[in-house]
Amino acid sequence: MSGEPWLILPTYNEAENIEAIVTAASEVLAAAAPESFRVLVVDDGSPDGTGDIADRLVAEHDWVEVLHRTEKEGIGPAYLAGFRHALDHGAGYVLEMDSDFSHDPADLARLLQAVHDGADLALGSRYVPGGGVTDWGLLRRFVSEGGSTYARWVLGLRVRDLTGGFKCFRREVLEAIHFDGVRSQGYAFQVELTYRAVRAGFNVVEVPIIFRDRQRGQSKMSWRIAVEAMWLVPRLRFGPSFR
Ligand SMILES: Nc1nc2c(ncn2[C@@H]2O[C@H](COP(=O)(O)OP(=O)(O)OP(=O)(O)O)[C@@H](O)[C@H]2O)c(=O)[nH]1
Ligand SMILES: [Mg+2]
Repeated sequence: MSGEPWLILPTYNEAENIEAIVTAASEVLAAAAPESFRVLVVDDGSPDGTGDIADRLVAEHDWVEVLHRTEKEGIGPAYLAGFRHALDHGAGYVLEMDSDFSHDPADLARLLQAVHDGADLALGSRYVPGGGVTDWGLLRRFVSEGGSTYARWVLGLRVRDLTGGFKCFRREVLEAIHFDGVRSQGYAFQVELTYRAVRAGFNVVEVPIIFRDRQRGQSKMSWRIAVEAMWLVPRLRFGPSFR
């Protein structure tokens, strides 16, 4: 194993969460990777001042960095910028996590462990035994699990949770899947990255996680993002543009 783990945290209006999530994540990473780790906040000019808090954290801790982007372009482009930066700076492992505590920072250690145990890409999964969702009503459960089932079926994959955004990539995976060419944004972005990794022959392993709703701050989930995911899936499978 070589190269340090980088955690990418995309933020848009996460002023109430950013400091707590960076602190909690760093404690887990420091235990899992005592030699060194990095946390990269990718903020899209949040009007609530998230970027200023991130700047203060950068001044306080030598393991934090922030990318300030001027435009809110969605989670996909934010992650691409973060991946590019992490790879350019020698990352051995790249982790994705929401910045709203829907993902439990403690699970970062389990994702890293799965990769150390041989996975090329470890996915935090709600839909394998031991995984799940708290706080969700029947409709949202149905839409989310149905979305994953639909994508799994159209794409011919065995992965149970395709839309989740809690992941750990070995560097080689990101290098191989030409992520610069990924144009999708919300859930579709997560589906496309995993699809590309499976297609490239990498070992993708699901790690059970419990997902909970954000406790603070505003949701950015929209129907547009869900619809984008629905029509991307057949295009990924049958479209000519896939490399
Ligand atoms: N940089 C950046 N981050 C974003 C953008 N949209 C969402 N995020 C972040 O991506 C993560 C996931 O987004 P959420 O708003 O939690 O979306 P969600 O999980 O689908 O919806 P809720 O949890 O219900 O609010 C959070 O850390 C957001 O702050 C964006 O356009 N740019
Ligand atoms: Mg969320």
